[in-house]
Amino acid sequence: VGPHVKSRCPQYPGSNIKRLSVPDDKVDWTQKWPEYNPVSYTAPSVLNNPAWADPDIGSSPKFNTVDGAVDRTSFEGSYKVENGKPLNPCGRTGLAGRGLLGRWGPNHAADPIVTRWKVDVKGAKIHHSVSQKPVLQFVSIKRKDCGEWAIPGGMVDPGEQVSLTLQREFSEEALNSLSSSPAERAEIHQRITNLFKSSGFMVYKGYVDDPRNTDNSWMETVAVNFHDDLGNSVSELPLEAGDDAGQVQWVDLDSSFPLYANHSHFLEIIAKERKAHW
Ligand code: RP5
Ligand code: MG
Ligand code: MG
Repeated sequence: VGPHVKSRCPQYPGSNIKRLSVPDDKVDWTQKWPEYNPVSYTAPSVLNNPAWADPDIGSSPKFNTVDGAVDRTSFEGSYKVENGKPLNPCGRTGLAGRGLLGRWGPNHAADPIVTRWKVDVKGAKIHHSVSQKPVLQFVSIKRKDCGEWAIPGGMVDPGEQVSLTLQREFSEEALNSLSSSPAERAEIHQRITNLFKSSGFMVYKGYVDDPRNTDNSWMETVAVNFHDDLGNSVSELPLEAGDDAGQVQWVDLDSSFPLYANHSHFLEIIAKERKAHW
């Protein structure tokens, strides 16, 4: 993988803030750039002191460690802290501050990738006309914030087990569990627990090239694949978009389909692993 790209998007999401343009060869912090002085931006939603965000100043967070219930360790190894602020392990982004992210340093998410084989009316696997390989499909949501298709992932709550985040976020965004009655929610919980209780295939752990990243705050994720090989477990669940998802549908795994952040990279790993079309 080359230098981060979405983390350098010219227009910072949800704002009129423009990033300083960082050329590829100046992304790495070790490349000297004495006049580098990006604008600092932290969104009003973050400065409002919501429970999911760090305080702006004061009580300096304990970086590179589990700080109370907040995991401030990085999958990318120990990150540098300069003048009290953590430095993005993947380099410059052209923007300082926290932007839309609540935590200084790593912001931990989890991405559940639920897959099935694409089949015809008789239930036979459909092979791609060019690659001749069977086609996988995954449950994709259309993000409300940017309109891009993505994996239905979300933030790991302080102290929450990642396995729970995976199941909870899938239920909220792809099955709309937040708006269902207690009875419906129990039903969703039961059906989904069967699929998610398997450990799944660990696809990726690390930095996410997310457009919200800054020099001092960035997304990291644990992406896990739960595969419904026979098409009779998740595949039978009625999909309904909820929470920060505007739409939800099964989408074919294909390298040409544009996805949010570096989610395409996660799907590529799954396609290779399952010998599917990509
Ligand atoms: C991405 O943002 C992660 O890969 C995950 O899909 C998502 C989590 O953020 P929210 O969906 O909660 O905004 O970086
Ligand atoms: Mg969510
Ligand atoms: Mg989400």
